[in-house]
Amino acid sequence: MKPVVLVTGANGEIGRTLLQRLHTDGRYRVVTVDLTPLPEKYRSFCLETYAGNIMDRYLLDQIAAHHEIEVVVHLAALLSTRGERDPALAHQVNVEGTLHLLRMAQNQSERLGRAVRFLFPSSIAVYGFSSLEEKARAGRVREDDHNVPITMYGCNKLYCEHLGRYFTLYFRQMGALSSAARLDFRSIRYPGLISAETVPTGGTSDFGPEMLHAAAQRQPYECFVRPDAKIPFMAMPDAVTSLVHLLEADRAKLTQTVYNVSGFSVSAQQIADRVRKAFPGAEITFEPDAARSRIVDSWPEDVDDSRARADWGWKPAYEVDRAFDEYLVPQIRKRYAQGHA
Ligand code: AKB
Repeated sequence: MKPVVLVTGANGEIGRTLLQRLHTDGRYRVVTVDLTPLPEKYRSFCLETYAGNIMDRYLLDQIAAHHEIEVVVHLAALLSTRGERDPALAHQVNVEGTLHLLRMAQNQSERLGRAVRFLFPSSIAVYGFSSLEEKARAGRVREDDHNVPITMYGCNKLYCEHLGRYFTLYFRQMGALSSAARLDFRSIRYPGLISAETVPTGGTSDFGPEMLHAAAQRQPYECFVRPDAKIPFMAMPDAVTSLVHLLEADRAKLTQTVYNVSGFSVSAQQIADRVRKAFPGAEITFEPDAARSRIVDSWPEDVDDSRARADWGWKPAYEVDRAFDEYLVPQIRKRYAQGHA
C-alpha cells in the first residue's frame, strides 16, 4: 500500500499546490487536517480530510489511530503579521500545535519501528537585522547566521527547528526507549511565496502576491512597504518541488536538518514594474506601514542555498523572468478570466 502522508494546513497557499502535486505524483495516500473544510476539488485528491484544530490532541491521536501515517507535512501556522496582532495565539498554534504533531509523529515512529519523516516549513523570518546597512552588508545569508528574529512568528519557527532537531537526535536520550525509533525531521526556510492560485493572509511578504492579484482584478493596491524593500521570493511550484525533493532525499546525504532555499531576490518596486508591464494601467501606490516595513527590513536581502544544492540537489526552476512570464501572469490572467474571486 502507498504510504500515508498527513498534511496539516492543507487548505492554505502551500497546501493546495502540494495536494495537487501529491495527486499528480501518485506516490502517497493523503490525509489532511485544517481549520476550514477543503473545497471538493482538493477533497477528491485525499484518502480522508478532517476539519479540526491541531491544538486538539484527541483529534490528532484519532487520526494516528485510523491511518498508519509515515510522513507529516506540517503547514498549519499563523504568519508574521497575524502573529504580531496576537502573539499569544501565534505561540499556541505555531509552537504548542507543532509540539502536538511532533509528539504524535514520535509515537507513530515507535509503533512502526522506523522514523516518520516530518517536513516543517520554516521561514526567512528566523533571521533578524537591526539596520538596512547591516542587511546590505550581510547579502546572501547562510543558515547559521543572524538567527535573531524580531517577530513572534520568527521566534516560533526558530524554536520549532530546534525542537525538530532534538526529536530527531536526542529525544528520550536518557530513558529506557533511548534505542526506539525517532522521527526524521527535515525543514526548509521559505522566502516570500507567490502563488497564482491563492493570495496569502497574515504574512508580511504578502505585498508581492497582493500587488499581482489586485492588478489582475483591476483593483487599486496600496503597498505597505517602501519601493526599495527587498527580500527573496519564490514561485509556489518551486516551493512545493523543494518540499517533495527534501521529503524524498536520502537521509544519509543530509548534513543538516534545516535548509535555505531561494528563487529570486526582488524589491517591491521591481515587482510593481513587472506588474504594470503585465497589467497596463495597474494602480499601485506606496503607503509604507512603519511596523510592517521594519519586519521586512529585518529579513535578509537574499539567502545562500548552497547546502540544499549540495545535499539534495535543490535547483529552482523559476528565476524571476520565468516566474512572471511563464507562471504567475498567464496563470493569474486565466484564473480571473474564469471569474474566480
Ligand atoms: C510571512 O510573511 O510571514 C511569510 C514568511 C516570509 O514566512 N510569508
